[in-house]
Amino acid sequence: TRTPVNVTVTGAAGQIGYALLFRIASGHLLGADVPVKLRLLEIPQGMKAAEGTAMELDDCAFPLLKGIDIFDDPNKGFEGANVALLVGARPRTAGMERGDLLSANGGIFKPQGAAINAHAADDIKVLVVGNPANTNALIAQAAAPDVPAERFTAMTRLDHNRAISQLAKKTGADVTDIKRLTIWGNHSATQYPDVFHAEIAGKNAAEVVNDELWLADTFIPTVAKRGAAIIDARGASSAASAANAAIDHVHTWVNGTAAGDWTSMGIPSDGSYGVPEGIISSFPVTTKDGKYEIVQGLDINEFSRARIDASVAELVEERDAVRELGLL
Ligand code: NAX
Repeated sequence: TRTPVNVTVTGAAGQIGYALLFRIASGHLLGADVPVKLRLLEIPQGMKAAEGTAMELDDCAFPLLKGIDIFDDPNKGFEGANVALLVGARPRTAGMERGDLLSANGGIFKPQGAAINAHAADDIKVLVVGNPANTNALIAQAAAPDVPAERFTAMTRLDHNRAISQLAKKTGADVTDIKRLTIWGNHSATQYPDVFHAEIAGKNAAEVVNDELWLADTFIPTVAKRGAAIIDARGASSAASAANAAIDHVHTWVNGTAAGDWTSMGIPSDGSYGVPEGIISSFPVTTKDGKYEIVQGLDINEFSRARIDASVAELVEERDAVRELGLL
């Protein structure tokens, strides 16, 4: 029998945590034949609620779930972790400046990165969901110098999935007909969902849409502001869809992209496409055998270039701000 994979989830008592844990335990994160052990990391105020969630996980009698432990100490929470989902973060509250937000999150992601460095398994893979996700991933990575930098990733898969869904609606295609869509840049309102290389049932998506105004004025803002639209409608931020995207991100990273397709992941830049080396930016990637590679050689038109550059400029500003705060 297979050794269980240790999966650490931070923010386990939060709303994404609640939507995420049951799917991990039922085999959707890694595969229907992969047993898992869950390590839930919370802050002291979240421990009791996390225990309640653990009781419900017990009550599911999931065949693949081989254990649940709950911690409020990151050094214990990341012990032996093979996969870490960093969901818990400090949200922006009214009156908070960007610097305050970045330093509050530095106080979370720096110690968590250090704990991963000291205690996680050698094959650790990290996905940061908690916002500002790209820069939080950078902070954690900088605090983990012994872990290969490429193991720290940030989630733009929700944006990717949102873009596929919007494009399918517009063109009447089925979501499964849409391939090679790309989210570039930051998981923020500046992100750029790129359809110029995407295909709809084998045809170029931009040609099928044939409406640059719709792309600029409807599609891009709808995808980029979808999080705010969900809050407005639901009275709470995206939770089940965010959890689903986290599942997709890790599942694709571990199990590979389909032939002829790619996905979007926030990853440390190697300088491809003019994105400054080191910042954690979203790229088109293929995955195989637990590793990802940036799709190379795509022709970037003017429309795309301006938008990629704007989002990357925001990431550079965030990097400079956390560097200024001594977090890198
Ligand atoms: P909740 O506020 O429901 O839950 C957050 C949980 O994290 C709480 O239980 C809290 O006690 C815990 N927590 C706080 N600090 C912690 C620490 N240092 N260690 C461990 N746990 C800690 O938020 P939720 O709706 O679950 O969202 C979580 C994060 O995901 C937020 O930062 C949110 O902005 C971000 N999102 C990111 C998305 C993405 O696409 N990258 C989309 C969805 C979501 O908005």
